[in-house]
Amino acid sequence: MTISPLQKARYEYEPKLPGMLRSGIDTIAVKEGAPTQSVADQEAIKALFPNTYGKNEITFVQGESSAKPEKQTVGVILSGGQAPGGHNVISGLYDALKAANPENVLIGFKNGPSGLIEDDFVVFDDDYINAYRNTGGFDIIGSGRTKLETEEQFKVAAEVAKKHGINAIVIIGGDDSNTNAAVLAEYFAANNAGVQVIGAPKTIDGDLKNDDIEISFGFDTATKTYSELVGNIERDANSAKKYWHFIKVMGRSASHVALETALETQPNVCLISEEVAEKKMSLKDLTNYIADSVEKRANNGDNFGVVIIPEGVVEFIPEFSALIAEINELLAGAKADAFNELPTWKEKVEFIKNGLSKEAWEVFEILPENIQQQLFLERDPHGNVQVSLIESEKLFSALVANELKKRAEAGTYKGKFNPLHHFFGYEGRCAFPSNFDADYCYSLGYNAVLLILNGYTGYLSKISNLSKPASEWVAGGMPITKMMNIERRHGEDKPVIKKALVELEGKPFKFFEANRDKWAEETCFLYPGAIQYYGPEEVCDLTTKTLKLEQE
Ligand code: FBP
Repeated sequence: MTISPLQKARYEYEPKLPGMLRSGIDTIAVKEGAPTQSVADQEAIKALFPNTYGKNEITFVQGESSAKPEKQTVGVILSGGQAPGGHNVISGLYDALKAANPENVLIGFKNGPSGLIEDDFVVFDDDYINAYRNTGGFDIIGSGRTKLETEEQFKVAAEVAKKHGINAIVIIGGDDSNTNAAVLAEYFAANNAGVQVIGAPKTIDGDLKNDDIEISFGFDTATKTYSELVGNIERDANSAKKYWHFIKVMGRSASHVALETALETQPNVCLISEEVAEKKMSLKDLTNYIADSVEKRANNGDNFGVVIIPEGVVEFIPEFSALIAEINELLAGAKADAFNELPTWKEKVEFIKNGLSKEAWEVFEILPENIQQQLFLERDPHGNVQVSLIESEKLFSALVANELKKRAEAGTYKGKFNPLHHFFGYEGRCAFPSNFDADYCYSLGYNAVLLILNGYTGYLSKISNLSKPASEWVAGGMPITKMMNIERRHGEDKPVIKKALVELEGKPFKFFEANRDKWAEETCFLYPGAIQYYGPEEVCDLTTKTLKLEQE
């Protein structure tokens, strides 16, 4: 296989472990902390997790090890969307298992949770692991979005585990996957299956975080990748001085990715979905907000700029989410067939007009036709509009263009407006992990083995103090039930890990808020450049501005 010079060089990179994990597995002891409670709905969560609820938080310290001496056979699964660093979680797991006992075995289940159910696996060895160290992607075993949630699946998982002699499963995933890890841990404990379950916090979206999880892995590398690209576009905009760039960035629901990218690059405008919802901002409000920046800059002779739009924003605009809800209702079940059979878009529009409320129709009517059509395109398996397929970058630039036309006719705007559109998402999910993600992920994997060797189950591998150098990081574990509450999902009350949205009172948003008016009018662009893997620590090992501000 031909590999790039960087890939070859990255194979040699030695990820940094927290100082306390560096002196050998047999010198690490457990320090038990306080018993835990779920963040809300304590009684209900306790009743659902009688065997795994309320356990102590723990940290690892230097001391006499009480790790199990028996041979370990561990299974690992990658779950959900790719995030840079997944390969290092697996190499950390492998190295720690082999350091504890060369006879230990690591089995990778292929293509996500379905690999466990279908018993589709690979047994790792040195050559296999070495080909993936410090590389991006999840292609080492593949990933998938199958959910492990039914009792039937759990039974099969127990059988597969028994067949291989597996005593622990590590699930590398986001909030949903780790919720399911907790449910699986409870099932195994209740049925004395002899299988522990440990989670590792993954997602570029950055919405799996709380008092215990400072950052999900992949967020650092993905936002650095987007920030490099946005910075390059800013510099191009500032050179040519003729385009307004509308850039949509990934992040299904929360706007952490958009906010971090804005903190890194200081664009003219960045929308934050959580603020849009909190202030009940309408499409018109948002259009005016962007158009004001365009107009002010035009008055300064600057007919160029950069706007960042979070992928999920349309769902947070109250009038737009009401429209989507009505459309979902309008096309529910067999009604979709009647709609699809109409031969022309004109007839379809008539059908829509008759089916929507007056308010929803007024919102629909002002949308550009391509966006109107996207609302009726692909539906997800539940029959809902897939909001991530809506080209919101084009939606906003079209609405701003209309608004500027009106302002030009009224004589208040005299500039030129040439928009260009971009979507940055998939290109950030499999980049070579930054040194931070390479170190963090390797540590998460290594630490997961310590949790296994010390007999824990239903825990998330936890590495904290992350804005400090790795030597000062703290390793330990937190019961997953501590992060759970009860939420209504698909008409049922379910125990789930609480999703972390951008906090409008948090320091990252406050910093952005304090500076954005200046950025909107002046050219304050920041050019972070490409991720640096080699060179001075203050450049190469830097983590995100979000984390830095949160921990100041
Ligand atoms: P996870 O939550 O599984 O980590 O995935 C996040 C994400 O990358 C979102 O940012 C994005 O909306 C979605 O996955 C895209 O999903 P898909 O890969 O199925 O197109």
